[in-house]
Amino acid sequence: MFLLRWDNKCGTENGDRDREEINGLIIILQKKIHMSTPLVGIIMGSESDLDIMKGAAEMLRQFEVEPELTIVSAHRTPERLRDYAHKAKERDIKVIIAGAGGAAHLPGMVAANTILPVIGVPVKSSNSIDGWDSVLSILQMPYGVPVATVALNGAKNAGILAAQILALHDTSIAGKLEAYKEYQDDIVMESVKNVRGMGFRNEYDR
Ligand code: AIR
Repeated sequence: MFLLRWDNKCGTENGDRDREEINGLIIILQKKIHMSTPLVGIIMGSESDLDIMKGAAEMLRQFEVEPELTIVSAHRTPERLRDYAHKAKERDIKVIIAGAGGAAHLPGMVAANTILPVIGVPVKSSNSIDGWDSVLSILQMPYGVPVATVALNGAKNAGILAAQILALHDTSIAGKLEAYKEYQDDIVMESVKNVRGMGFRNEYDR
């Protein structure tokens, strides 16, 4: 439709105005396309991590952030890891969430290959002794290469933390995070009422 108008009015005064209008629309469209590229990259060492790691995606969706999600293994696909980490910034990813279990080198190695913030999720996987191997592999990074480590299987918190990072430059996400805080408060106050209703003494909330 825009092109038809363009053809019909080219060369006229109206045509010049329309051309400006169309150029404006093209810029808006380009911005929208840019905005729809994923801002958060969620990666995990294996499909077997998905049950836990999808929690990060679900959380981000609550703040209307649609992340990308794929498998990258530090040990099985080392070249893919380097490539993903190197290209993430130019692909306009702002935060990487990386989860793995056992000898969980994925978050640390990604952090070694990018300046983007990396949030690490230790996963208690089938090959993990008791979860401590995953936790310590991700938490105990050497000086100079930080990974923001969440709790064992804490993918949901990783999603919230990623949203909080994005919210530094996005008032819409910030507003949704504020609403989420209020929602949590409401849930707890509902429990306070329930527990009181069971006959327990509570002088504090009188
Ligand atoms: N893993 C995969 N490549 C490197 C590592 N550390 C991890 C996965 C998963 C665990 O090994 O992140 O938690 C077991 O993977 P799988 O594929 O054997 O189920």
